[in-house]
Amino acid sequence: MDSRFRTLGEFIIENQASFQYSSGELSKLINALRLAAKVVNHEVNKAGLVDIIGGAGDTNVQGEDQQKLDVLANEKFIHTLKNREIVCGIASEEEDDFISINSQDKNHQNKYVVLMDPLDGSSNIDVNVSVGSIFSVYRRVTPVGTPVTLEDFLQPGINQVAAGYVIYGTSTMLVYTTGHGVNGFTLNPAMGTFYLSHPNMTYPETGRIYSVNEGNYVHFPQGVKDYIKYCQMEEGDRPYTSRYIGSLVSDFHRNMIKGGIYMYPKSNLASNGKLRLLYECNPMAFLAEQANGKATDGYRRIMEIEPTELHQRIPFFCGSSKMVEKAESFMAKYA
Ligand code: P6P
Repeated sequence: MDSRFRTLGEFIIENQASFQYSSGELSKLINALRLAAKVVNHEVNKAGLVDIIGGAGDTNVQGEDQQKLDVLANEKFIHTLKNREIVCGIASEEEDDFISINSQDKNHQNKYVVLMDPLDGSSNIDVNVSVGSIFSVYRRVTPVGTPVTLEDFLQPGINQVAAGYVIYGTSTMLVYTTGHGVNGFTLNPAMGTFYLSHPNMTYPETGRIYSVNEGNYVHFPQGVKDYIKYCQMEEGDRPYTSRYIGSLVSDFHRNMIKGGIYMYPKSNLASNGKLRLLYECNPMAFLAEQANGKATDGYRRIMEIEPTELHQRIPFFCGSSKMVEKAESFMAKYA
């Protein structure tokens, strides 16, 4: 790889001073996520060999129990974060309750909590469609030196200090923000090194792609139905193109590069939609806003919503700001 391309490690060190809290801690945290991303990437890429090496519930050639990849990804992220000794708590889509971490009896001196969806869209793995890991980082709000409480996790998205995702696609990328824009790093698997391939990623103000599961159309609120029909109308720059991968990270990533809107509205089948506020919508909303995009529940800014439960769901409209605003204008007619 051409030495002109900065590595993730170099980028973190160069930008450490911009991280408002202090030296070293962000580096350790992002480095932990970087390592976990590489380990999970290795396992995800092996998934295609399930028929040979065995799937979940089977035992592999070493006689080890094969685990479901989302369970394995969850364990890899938790193990890696624990070892870095800066995280005092973890919440995961795979864990009913949050995990309090007091590494080596450090008397709960660690300052950060991480919330994550370790492998979002994992049902796509069996059909070789790209999936992702999503993470969200906060500083704890309860006193250092005490065990973390649920209060440390139920923070509004505006309190995030970092957020990002790993996309395991045609190439593996780590895309993250610490509040100073969004940068994308592509893994060179031959060297196990992430390189800055997409500096300062920005959502186009508008676009021609709408992403929603139209199989649920009849169950959507009327405002969403009206917006979808607007997208399909022959007028101006429309009809738009419908692109829906069924993998939030993949749809988000494509829309951030090309312009577009992703929607997972509430419906008669899901009164609060499907996506989780804390470890799917808030981190993606932080990234979207840092990339000049927008993220709402159809009415309210996602990052200002006060969480009430660890796994609460929320309707989600995210992407190019003009497209989100257009969708909101249809929703407003029926508020
Ligand atoms: P549906 C994956 O399960 C996920 O959480 C997102 O990654 C994805 O966008 C959505 O659900 C797909 O849900 O109901 O359209 O299959």
